[in-house]
Amino acid sequence: MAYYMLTEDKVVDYIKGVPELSSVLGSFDSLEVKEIGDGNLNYVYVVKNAKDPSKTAILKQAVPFLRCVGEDWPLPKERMRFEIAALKKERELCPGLVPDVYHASDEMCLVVMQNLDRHKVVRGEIIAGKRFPRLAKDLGEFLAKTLFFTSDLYLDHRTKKEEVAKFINVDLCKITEDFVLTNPFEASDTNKYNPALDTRHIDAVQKDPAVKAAAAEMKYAFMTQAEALLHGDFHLGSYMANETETFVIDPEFAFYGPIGFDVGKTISNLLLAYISQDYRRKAAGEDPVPFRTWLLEQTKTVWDVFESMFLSLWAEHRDRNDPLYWAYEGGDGHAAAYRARFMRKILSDSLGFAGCSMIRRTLGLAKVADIAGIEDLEARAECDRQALEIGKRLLVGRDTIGSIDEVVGIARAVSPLR
Ligand code: SR1
Ligand code: MG
Repeated sequence: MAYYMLTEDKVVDYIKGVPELSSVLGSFDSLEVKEIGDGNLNYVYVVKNAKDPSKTAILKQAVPFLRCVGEDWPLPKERMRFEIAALKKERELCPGLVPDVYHASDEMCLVVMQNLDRHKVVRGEIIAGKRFPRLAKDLGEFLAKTLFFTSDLYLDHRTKKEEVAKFINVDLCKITEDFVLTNPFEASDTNKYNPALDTRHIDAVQKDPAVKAAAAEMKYAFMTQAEALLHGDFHLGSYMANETETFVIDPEFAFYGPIGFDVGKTISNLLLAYISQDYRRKAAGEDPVPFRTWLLEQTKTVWDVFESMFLSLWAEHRDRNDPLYWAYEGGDGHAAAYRARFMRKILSDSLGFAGCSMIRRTLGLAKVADIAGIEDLEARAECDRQALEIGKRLLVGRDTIGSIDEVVGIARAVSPLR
């Protein structure tokens, strides 16, 4: 089928051409469709059977431009192929944490999947002060499993390279290379600054040689370190959750890149939420300390769960590729020391990418609503300054910060709990 762009009134006709969807949606005669996409790239439709609303699905279609900018910014719609392949791989590795795919079409650049209508997008809920009991543990598990089982620590030499080739996601990687790892660090026209943020704070990023070199190093790592299949856009808007479940959605940026990229995105987004909640809880008439403390605990838990699960998976599978390598007296200790160095490098990369992410969400085009949604521009500028300062410290100090506790310490020093 040749590609055409769907609209609310065309979705039902498309679905009628896919008979197997009746097992999910029931009769096609009473379907209702609403466009609900609020992301930067795609169109998202919720489809419901009006006679039985439990029969429902989400249809997501990529369009040949960047939605948040408009048709003037072309972007290959074929990016959907990566999202479909990544959703399937992630669901295979983490069945309880990824929505079910009911139907996918490479030609129409769309996917029809489970409607998570008992779950909410985490960012909006965290902005409102809601806690999710399982979130950090589930994210740590998702990171450990997806990143370990797609790495050379698990896959054989041929499969790994074939998988890397399958996920050469040139155009979406270019968005990250530009909008996360370059433009926020220079006087780019694409940047957007809070007018209440003094220029000297922007210069203190864009003209600081240590920051510049560190950001350039992280960009080079992003472009060259094909370690594992990344989600690629692992922020609070890519999680849907409730009290008992967490789902990870939207992996259209998936590609083989540095493990620390996904881990760092989670850390940075939780820290941006932490910064914003001093103002937000107070504005809601609440003491901000308990919720902000919870956000710091989640930051630590994500890393701790990721690290311990990744190491357990590695221990379980470590004889898979090199059964002889550490097989000598004392070899177990040497192997443990190597694994500790390996995890130290992942922490360093994670902090470098977390720093870039905090800076890009402050100076770059795409913001986080946690901070950018604060209407009082002076209050927002205080959050911006803290985000830049924590971001710079993580980015420049990534090789000397030795633990996630130190990261939490930096966050508390720059943005005190009060
Ligand atoms: C133009 S920047 C668009 C951003 O939206 C996505 O969610 C990614 O974070 C990307 O960088
Ligand atoms: Mg997205």
